[in-house]
Amino acid sequence: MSLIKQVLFKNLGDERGSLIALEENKNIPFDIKRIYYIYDAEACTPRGFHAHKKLEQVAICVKGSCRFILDDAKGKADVILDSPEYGLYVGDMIWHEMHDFSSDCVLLVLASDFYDEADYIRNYGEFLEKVRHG
Ligand code: T46
Repeated sequence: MSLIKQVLFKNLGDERGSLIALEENKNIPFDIKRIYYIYDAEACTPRGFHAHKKLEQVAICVKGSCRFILDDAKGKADVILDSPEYGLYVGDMIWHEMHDFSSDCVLLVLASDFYDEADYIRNYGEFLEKVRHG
């Protein structure tokens, strides 16, 4: 199965402009407990470099662009987010990195749970170990 799971959102816009609605358990495949956004990110300073033990997320580049690297310990995938009409699903136990932020990038993230540092695996070796041996 592909590592890249992108959701195409329906644009409800009209001649006045575009409008996209995000609804939990409809076009977002989980209960939405938290929303955060990243902006003014440095193009040459990548972020992420972790996996989540349980958290599910959908990332949407509502403005500008950035690049995600996804890694499930069996393979890696590279995906450019450059449209507010697509969400990238990042499930649990997916190592992810964000690179190449455009200067106008606004990355919106919907998350299935509240912030919990204990849910992060920030060490790649630990991530591989957990995927391979539980
Ligand atoms: C993820 C990627 C896509 C909080 O206190 N609450 C929050 O909800 C978040 C998201 C972060 N923080 C704190 C934790 C750190 O002290 O904000 C600081 C920066 O977080 P972090 O270094 O984890 O940021 P990124 O951009 O590397 O990762 C973020 C999310 O943390 C992460 O869950 O999947 O975006």
